Amino acid sequence: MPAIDNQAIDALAQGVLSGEVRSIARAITLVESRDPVRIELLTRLFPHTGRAFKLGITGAPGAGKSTLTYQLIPRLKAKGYRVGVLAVDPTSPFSGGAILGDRIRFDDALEGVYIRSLASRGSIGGLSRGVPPAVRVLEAAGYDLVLIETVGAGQLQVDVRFVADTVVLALVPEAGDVIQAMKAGIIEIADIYVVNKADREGATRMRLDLRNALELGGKSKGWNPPITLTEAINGKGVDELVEFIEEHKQYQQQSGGWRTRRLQQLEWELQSLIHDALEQQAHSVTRRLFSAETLEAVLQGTENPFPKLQEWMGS
Ligand SMILES: Nc1nc2c(ncn2[C@@H]2O[C@H](COP(=O)(O)OP(=O)(O)O)[C@@H](O)[C@H]2O)c(=O)[nH]1
Ligand SMILES: [Mg+2]
Repeated sequence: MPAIDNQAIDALAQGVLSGEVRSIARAITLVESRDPVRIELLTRLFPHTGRAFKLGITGAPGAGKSTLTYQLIPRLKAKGYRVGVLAVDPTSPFSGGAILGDRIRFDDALEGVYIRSLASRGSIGGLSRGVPPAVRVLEAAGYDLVLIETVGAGQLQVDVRFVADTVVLALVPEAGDVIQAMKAGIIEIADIYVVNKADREGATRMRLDLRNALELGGKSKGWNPPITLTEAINGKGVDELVEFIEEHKQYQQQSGGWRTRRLQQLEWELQSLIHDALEQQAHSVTRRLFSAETLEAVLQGTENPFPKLQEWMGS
């Protein structure tokens, strides 16, 4: 992307605020990049952000997250939400995937819905650092529910809470899944569990195992995560899932859990930006401290690099 001046940033921000799809797309590309000018855009958008409900859907590749998302969209729209979707799924990009790619163009269910696949750059456990600023762009554009699809992998899935107010974990009724999930420590992370592909054998058993595993993990006071069976492929069970999502949202707002989680989200968002900036600085600092000649000398063994490093660290 070419350098952008302040005027262009103003125009872009205006475009986003008026909900122009093309501006939204450009703005997301910008905030996903490491271009420092993205902070300028975020500065302008900030007063219009912070209000959307962020719904995370996570789970292994193939669990049915995209199919569930597709089923959730019309139901959430019917509840009055303006829905935006961010898919961080390198294995099956939402817009190019077999399930949704062809439907998107002529599907009423998706009308007015903004759908975007994000790169998994700087991805930690399937979570892209681009998510929080992309959420802000959508909020500024008037979307009040952002659905975030992320591929979970092991322990690092924990991070989904850093971007979502409500986390739905999609599992499939294959034996061993629960044990795997327990080992990976992801059992505690979800607010709502979904056993998808309930048309297959073992779904009820899976729910039972999961319930036992959750109770073994100790009863937490407060929210007791529901476990729901779905067949995303035909929409069965999805109405119930929507009810649980609404219940959890209300529970969080009433219990104060909402505020706690949002403070964590905010901290993670800012930390990611600082991390990016520091990473870039590391490059120039290294160049400044160690010239090509110095590196040559270090390689020859005629110069020790560490005192210089120590001096810099202490400064
Ligand atoms: N049998 C069955 N297949 C499903 C169900 N939900 C999704 N699938 C299929 O599972 C595959 C993976 O689904 P997808 O939504 O792309 O999973 P994702 O990788 O988690 O996003 C697709 O072929 C879906 O058609 C279900 O409820 N039952
Ligand atoms: Mg997917």
